[in-house]
Amino acid sequence: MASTFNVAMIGGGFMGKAHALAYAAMPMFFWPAPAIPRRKILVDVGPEAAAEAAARYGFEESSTDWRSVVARPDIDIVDICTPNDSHAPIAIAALEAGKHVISEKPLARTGDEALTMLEAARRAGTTTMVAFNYRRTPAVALARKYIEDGRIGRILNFRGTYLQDWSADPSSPRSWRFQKDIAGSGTVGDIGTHVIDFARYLVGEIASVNAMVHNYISRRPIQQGGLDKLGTAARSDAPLGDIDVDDEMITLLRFENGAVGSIEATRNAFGRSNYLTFEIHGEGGSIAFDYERMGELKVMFADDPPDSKGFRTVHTGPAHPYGAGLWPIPALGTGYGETKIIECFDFLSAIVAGTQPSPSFEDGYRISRIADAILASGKTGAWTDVGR
Ligand code: SOE
Repeated sequence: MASTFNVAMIGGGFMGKAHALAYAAMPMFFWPAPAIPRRKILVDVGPEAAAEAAARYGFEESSTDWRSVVARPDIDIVDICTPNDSHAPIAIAALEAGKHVISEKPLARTGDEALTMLEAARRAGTTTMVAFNYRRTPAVALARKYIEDGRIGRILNFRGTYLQDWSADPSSPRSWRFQKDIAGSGTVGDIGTHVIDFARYLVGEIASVNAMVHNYISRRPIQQGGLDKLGTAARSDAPLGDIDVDDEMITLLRFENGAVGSIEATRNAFGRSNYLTFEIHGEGGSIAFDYERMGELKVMFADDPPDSKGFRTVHTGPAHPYGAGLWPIPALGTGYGETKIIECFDFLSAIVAGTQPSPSFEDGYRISRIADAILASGKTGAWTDVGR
């Protein structure tokens, strides 16, 4: 029988829900499970919020004191689902207590802050992961498999976008996501980093960037109450507060392997809800993905016969990555929840194997350095090396 790992989850909001679902469901999908996650204790800011989230998400206990919780000898895994400014202190304390740690993305507010977490992870030698879950979409993992198998040859170009519209309305509240001291940056860190993760996962390391970074809405109504409502209109009498983060970024990319590319990310694109896409062109074909149709991968192989050349649509299913654990025939549908269930499976598998999954804190650190380079290039307009 697989061993049981006790999980302490810090933060019971949107991400807490997604991770709790994964802990509950992972063994139902992936059996035999690498280990059984036990939802032991949930930490949130107030006793009532913590108790309510623990009851809702199936945790045995609740607490408001993450410091004492991460040091508890009966805790194996610390799962960080809090805003960005608390990732580093929680992770470092948990690593110093010898725990395995999974943190929501981005790993930290800056590359320097991420480095302190990476160094703590190296000292601890435990397993770490950053929750860039979209690469766990089976169609995205299939794209990587095609690339690794040489099906589209040497990669020439990567085009990635992440367009959302939940913050396009100026009356949507100034939550923590619009405050640099808490979030680190705006669109760049929040959603641009997901595309950076795709770019590194599918093409390789990014060497330099040349970016434009813009803010469109400079003041928003200050959020009333603690919950991050992601765009829900604020109270009309709420006072306005200044915004000091970016709304949009567009960057060119140079990869270390010679490929080139671009990323566009904005949360102000009316009509685009979660439009996370990439298109990759290689010397032997092309691959295109759109998260709003996440069960599909479009592929074109240049050596197809002339009368059938063109993009075909592959519906992911049992023959594809993670397919054995998911649903028994293609096109039954996978969703956001499945990406988190797969992420949980990969994290627990790595803990049991004593290895580092990808994206680990090392990857999270690299992504934070690339985000820093994009923000710096956005100020100077110059090509900016990412550096190691
Ligand atoms: C808001 O832009 C957000 O919740 C991001 O923070 C998540 O990473 C993304 O998956 C969904 O949108």
